[in-house]
Amino acid sequence: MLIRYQKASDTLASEITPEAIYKKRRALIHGFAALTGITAFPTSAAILSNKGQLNIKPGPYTTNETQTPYEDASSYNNFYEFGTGKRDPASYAQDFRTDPWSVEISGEADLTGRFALEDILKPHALEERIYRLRCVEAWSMVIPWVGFSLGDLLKRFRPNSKAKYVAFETLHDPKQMPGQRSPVLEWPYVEGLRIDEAMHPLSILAVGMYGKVLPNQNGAPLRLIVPWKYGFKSIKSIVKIHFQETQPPTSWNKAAPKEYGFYSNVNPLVDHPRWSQAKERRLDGGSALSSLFQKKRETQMFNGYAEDVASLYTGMDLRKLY
Ligand SMILES: Nc1nc2c(c(=O)[nH]1)N[C@H]1C(S)=C(S)[C@@H](COP(=O)(O)O)O[C@H]1N2
Ligand SMILES: [Mo]
Repeated sequence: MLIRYQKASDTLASEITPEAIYKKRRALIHGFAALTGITAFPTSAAILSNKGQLNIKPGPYTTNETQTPYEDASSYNNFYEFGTGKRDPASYAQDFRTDPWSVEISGEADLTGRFALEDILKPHALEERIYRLRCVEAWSMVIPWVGFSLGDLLKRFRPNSKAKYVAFETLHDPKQMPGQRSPVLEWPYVEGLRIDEAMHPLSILAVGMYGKVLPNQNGAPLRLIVPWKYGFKSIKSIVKIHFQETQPPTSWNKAAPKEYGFYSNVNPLVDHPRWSQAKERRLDGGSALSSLFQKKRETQMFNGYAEDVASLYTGMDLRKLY
């Protein structure tokens, strides 16, 4: 709950901030509570359970391409916290606890603190957005996500003029996430966006897919979806959002800087050093395995979203800034 979590950070804030700023921040927090209309305290489980129903309206973006079957989208995953095999997340994420869940908002914004997931979600109408997502390993899916605009959420915290980038962090909990017991990546998993990318109407936070709550292996309870970028930018199980002035580090860039850059826009013209990015295999029916023998299709610039996002990169050399 807002109040419970806020108490811990209030103590901290009163210790480290001059009283005037502290009072102003209290006012903001109360404003936030008023804004979000918090009266009752439903748990995120209640908000997100099928009975507490996902109150979904159709969103502004869709596609009539064949959707990836739910079975494939929920059993063929990358989520290294639960193992490096594509089947590992579905096998090992089943007992992962996603409730209670809170998200820390920090950095260059007027309103910061730790917020319960239900307070993060409350004012946002959930929409269905049918998006293509293309993995850097040259497979792609079409998934009906359930979520809301990332920009709408970020604006509630009133980022200031120094907030040029937004950094995201996944939960670090090796007890629950067996993959974090080995150093395949530096943990926690971190990602980042330039603020204009984060504010773009295509960028969403998802809490569900196919009309249901997100399966754990797909990044429950809250994950990013940035459909014009390679899949690894779409960070799962987010616990921290930080506004900052400098470009944040990202997990795959740290692991292999020559292979993965900060931007990671889907770009058929720029090959991965070890494979071509010109084509992709679409998981669109049958088992994921049989899909691997399907004919490949051409990868589209910005994953087919060029009309919407190309202007974000005017004047940039996308071969250098990959
Ligand atoms: N925390 C975290 N987020 C992650 C990953 C990961 O290993 N850890 N894998 C990424 C990669 S490489 C891809 S392709 C997508 C896959 O999302 P999906 O399993 O929902 O298809 O999640 C991304 N988000
Ligand atoms: Mo990926």
